[in-house]
This record gives sequence, structure tokens and C-alpha cells, in this order.
Amino acid sequence: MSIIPFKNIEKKWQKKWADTKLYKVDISEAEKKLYTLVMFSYPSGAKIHTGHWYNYGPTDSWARMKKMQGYNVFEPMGFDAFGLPAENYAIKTGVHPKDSTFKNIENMEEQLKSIGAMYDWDYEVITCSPEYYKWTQWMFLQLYKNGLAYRDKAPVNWCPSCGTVLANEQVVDGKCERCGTPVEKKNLTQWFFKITKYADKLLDNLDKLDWPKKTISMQRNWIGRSEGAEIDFKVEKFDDILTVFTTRPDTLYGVSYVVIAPEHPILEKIVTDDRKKDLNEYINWAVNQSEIDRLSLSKEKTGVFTGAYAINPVNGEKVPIWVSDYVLYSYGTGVVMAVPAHDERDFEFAKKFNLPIKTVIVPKKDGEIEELSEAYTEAGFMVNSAEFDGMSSIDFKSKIVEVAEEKGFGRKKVNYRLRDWLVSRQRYWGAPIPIVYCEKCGEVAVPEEDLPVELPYDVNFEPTGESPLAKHPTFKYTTCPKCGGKAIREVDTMDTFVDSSWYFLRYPDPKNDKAPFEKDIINKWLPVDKYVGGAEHACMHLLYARFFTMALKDMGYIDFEEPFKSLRHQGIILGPDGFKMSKSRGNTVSPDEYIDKYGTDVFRTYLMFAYEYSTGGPWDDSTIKAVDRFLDRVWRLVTEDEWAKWVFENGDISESLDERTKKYNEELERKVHNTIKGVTENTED
Ligand code: ANZ
Ligand code: ZN
Repeated sequence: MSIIPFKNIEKKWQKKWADTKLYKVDISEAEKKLYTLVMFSYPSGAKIHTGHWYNYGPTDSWARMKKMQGYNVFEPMGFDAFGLPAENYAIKTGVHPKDSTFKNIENMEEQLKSIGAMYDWDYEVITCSPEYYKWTQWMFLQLYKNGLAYRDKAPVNWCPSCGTVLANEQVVDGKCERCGTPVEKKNLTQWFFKITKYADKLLDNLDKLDWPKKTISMQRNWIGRSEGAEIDFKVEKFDDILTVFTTRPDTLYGVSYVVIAPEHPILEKIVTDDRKKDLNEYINWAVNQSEIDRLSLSKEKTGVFTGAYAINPVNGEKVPIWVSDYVLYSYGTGVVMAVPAHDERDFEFAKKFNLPIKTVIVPKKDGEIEELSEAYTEAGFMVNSAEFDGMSSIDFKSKIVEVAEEKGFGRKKVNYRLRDWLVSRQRYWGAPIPIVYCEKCGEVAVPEEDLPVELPYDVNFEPTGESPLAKHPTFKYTTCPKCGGKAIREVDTMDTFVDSSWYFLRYPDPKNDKAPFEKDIINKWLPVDKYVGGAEHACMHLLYARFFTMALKDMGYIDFEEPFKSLRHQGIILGPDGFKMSKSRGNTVSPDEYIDKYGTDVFRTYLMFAYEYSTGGPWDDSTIKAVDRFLDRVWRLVTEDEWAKWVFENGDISESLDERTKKYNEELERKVHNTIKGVTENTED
């Protein structure tokens, strides 16, 4: 038990900080600014847990140190308050999402205050409040007006048992996260943001960011830039051309068949009568396989022959056209030239269906070509075999593409794995998409002065597969802002990741009702200098926020294109048993009992002291007592107990009290400076 009367101290000082507005930030003063940010929290009904503490406590300690070093620190806090959990809770209990959310926010504010962080609550941001989502809708409109938001038909995840569309992140191993039912694909017309326009910039800028290596490489893989070529294969007996995307144009002589994705519309046309039945059966089966299964290397290959043939443009060779689910319709051209000798999946497929395997190029370890099929020389790709002597595989690839371009059967091509961001949700608790559909004018943007399109309160949100807002009579039916005629509103809401894609831009100017933010303020305070939050956001929030920032810069609203200069992920505190804390496992550790016993300062110091911040580890409270003793000593030092002890117990009694006190003070000063050095360096680490 601590000797410090921490309960009184905490209460007294937290009140004093609040009353005197000690942590009030003057945003007009941006000299030596330091914008430190933690990922804002979702207002769930549960109490804030050790994970929250671990994100917020140590980062606040670091920010406090920077403030003591003279930085003008801005450390805001807010709530990511739209989303499914509140809606599902409403479906279960009948408590309206708005009511439960605002109640949870109030609760969480109180708890967050008890951490004793220096958040300036005057800058709070709550994404589900109309004052905020008005500007989320405004963002949508700017993207729309600049060709970065568009509507298209797309296959989406559908849970037949819950009767609703699910976000990708709600599909776990191909199953509904809520009920475990396998998810199906359903074609719906949806809104997309054109994040792919920024694929190259999102990739190139990664080199300039002070971010964890692993997160950078995850983003790099997610964007998946792939350099290769498109090659045209004629379909025998038809005028049609099958264009393939390949990263290995140098293997063209090794092509032994062409494979088409089962979804490809050309199949219907080229299939021979005798193969129709098999093909249709296969397609019906294949389109319901999950993407993960389809791409898996180890899964047994499946497919059928279409009866049709393609012509290899380099040698006129006739190769069979197959269909297989290992080719994805959504990537490249949805058609692949198969080279079993040089590609693992093609190899497995060829073995299974007895297709030829032709080795045509052998590289050496250092990248130079060791052996090359005579065919390349014969076809005039190489004048003689000496020409490729010492040539690297890479140069040879470019050479082939050059020839393909000259002869007109191919061209250089860059592909990305990144897809445009599907933002429509058939859900209630989100920001309505500010578009109306008019009988005469078609798709019309809601005028900015009419924002926000407010979310009505009295809505039945039982999941039926239709957007809840569609059943609200006065929300749905409206008039066209252009012609005044009959129109209906878009009834889908936006993905909640849209809300969090720009909240860091709102913090410095959260009460602005003329604009999402004032340009001058934002350009002074951003980018965020230090951003701390979970690593699980690598390919969603952290990518979306970068896209928004780039788009806003191109539209002239801000002067910078990267939102977060420096990023860190806090580690995870596991249960004492070394497993992730979870209620079902019964290994959760609540901060409350420790805070009650030792106080928030000890608890926070312990979190900083016990783990490597970005790693975390299993909960182990054996050293919390040591931290407690340390703070006790600090307390005694200040309350003079420590002085008396030193002077009377450790000092040389032959010396006078003054002399002993002088020595004590010298010793103390040394200790203080040592400690400042240690703490400064360790906190920065
Ligand atoms: C011939 C070839 C020969 C290939 C070889 C590879 C090795 P990344 O790096 O992912 O872009 N491919 C192309 N489109 C595809 C699709 N829609 N579904 C499945 N696979 C597809 O990979 C590009 C390579 O993946 C392409 O290069 C193509 O196979 C295959 F020795 O073409 B390759
Ligand atoms: Zn379900």
C-alpha cells in the first residue's frame, strides 16, 4: 500500500487542472508546435481497459515531457462514434444507437479524465454529431465533384442468415463475424472512392515516412504494384482477342494453355457445344469459392476445357483455352497465359490435366540468363545467342516487351492489387450519403448549403437486407435540388472509416461551422507529428487517411499530402496466461483494482516501465510494487522524510548538520540530473 495519499492528490489536482484550464491550448500560437495524437476511441458500453490505458497513458507521459521541454503540445481526444456495434446493440435491446452512444461517450469521458492526461476537451470531436458529419458529407461531395467518388455495380459480402450486407472487415475466414454463416457474393450498385488514382503516390511517399517497417511493407503489399505486360492472344475461329496480364513476358515461348476466370463474359461465346454443360456446372461451383481458397497454392487445382483455342502471337502456336478459379476476374485482365515450367500454380494445373510443360528460360542466381530456348533466336527476338550473353532477365523482359510493342501484339503494363474503396453500407448508424436521384436529372449532389443530410431518429433498423433508411417515408422521398421535381434520397450510409479518414484535420478547429477547418490553422498544425495506435489499422484507416489527405491537397484545401509524419504502434498487453485478453477466456485484467490500490500514477508508470512499448507482453504485476516504492521515495524526498533519513542515518555524525545537509543536497542534485537524463532518454525510446 502506498504511503502517498493519492486519492486526495488525484482528485485535488485533476480538479485544479480543469478549473484553471491548465492544459488549454492556444491554437493560434503554432510556434514550436507538436501535434501528438492517439487513435480516438470507439464509445462502447464497456469500461476503458488496459489496452486503452496502454495506448493513452505512456503517450501522454511523452507529450507531457515534450511540454516541459518547451513544446507547444496539442493532444486532443474524441470519439469514433458511428458504427455497427451500437446498431447491433439496438437491434438486441431496443435502445436507440444515438442514446446508447451519447451515454457511452459521457461515461468514457469521465474515465478518460481519470487517466490524468492533458487532453483539452474543448477540442473534442464526435463523429456521429451532425456538426461533424455535415463535413464528412461535404468531403464526400468534394470527392464527387472531383471525379473521386462514383457509383458502380459490384459484388459485395452478404450474410443470408443476418439478411444484411457486411463490410469486408466483418468477414472472418469467409464467414459472418456475428453468426458464423458463410458469406455470399451479391451484385449491388454501390458508391466507391477512387483511391486507386493515388496508388503510385501512396506507394512512393512510403519511403519518406517515419513509420514502423512492418506497416510500411503491409501497405506496399496491399497496394501491390506489379510491373509487366499485356499480351494479345487471338481466339481461333473468332475475331475476339484475349489479352493477358503477365509479369513474365520473357516466358512467352513456354505458354502451353490460356486460362480464363470463371466470371469472364467471353466464355459464353467461345465455348464449344460439347463443353457447355461441364463449363456451366463448373462456373456455378467456382464463383462461390472464397478468394483466399482460389488463390491458395496448396489447394488442389480445378478447371475445365472450353473447347476453344488461342493463338500464341510469337509463334502462331495453337494452345487450349481453359477455365479455372485460380484466375481472378478482378485482377489484371482476368485472363492468364499459363507457363507451367515457370509458374507454380500453372505447374500444378498442368500436372493434373496433363498439359505440356516447356522450360524456355533459365536464369542464373545473379539474375543473368543461363539458358534460353532457341525459339527466341529463331523468331528474331535475338539476332544470335551471343546477344543475350551477360544479359539480365530484367533487360530481356524489356526487350521482349519492346518487340511486342513494335509488332503490335503487346504493351508495357503496371497493375495494382489495390481496389477502389467501397463506401456504401446498408446500415443505419452512419453518415447518410448526400446524393438524391431525380426522375429527370438522375444523380444529383445535395447542395452544400443543405448539409447536413440529417439522420432521422425514428427508424426501424431490424436487419432485412434493405437499408433501414429506405423504410423511412419522409427521409427517402424528397425533391430534386436542381429541378424541384420528385426525387429519392440515397438510403445507404457511409463506411465509418470515412469518418476517421479526416478527424485529425478537424481537431484544431472543431467548432468551425463555415468550413471543415480553416486552411491557415491546419497548414500550421499539421501534419500530425506523432501518431500512436494499433497496428491492425495498417491497411485500412492508415491508408484511407493518407488518400483523403492527398485528395484534399490536390483540391487545394491543404498544403501537405501526408497526414502522419511519425507513427508508432503500441504493443499488446496480454493476459497473465500469455493469451490475448478476452472475456470468454477469463484472463482480462481491469485497471480499476490497481488504480484503487496504487493510484493512476503508479499504474501508468508501471505500464511504461514493465514493457518495451511497441512490443507489450503478458500482464505481470510482480514489479508494480517496485514502481510503487519508487514513487513513495519521490514523495518522501519532497516531504523531507528522505532528507532526515540521510542526514541522521547515513551522514557522517562527526560533521555538523549544515555540512551534512550540504552534502545531501549535492548528492541529491547529482541524482536529480542523472534521473532527468535517464527518464528523458527512456521516455523518448
Ligand atoms: C505468365 C507467367 C509466367 C506468370 C511465369 C508468372 C510466372 P502479380 O505479381 O501478382 O501481379 N496472373 C495475372 N492475372 C491473374 C489473375 N487475374 N488471377 C490470377 N493470376 C493472374 O502476378 C502476375 C502474374 O500472375 C502474371 O504473370 C500471371 O501469371 C498471373 F513464369 O503470366 B504470369
Ligand atoms: Zn450473419
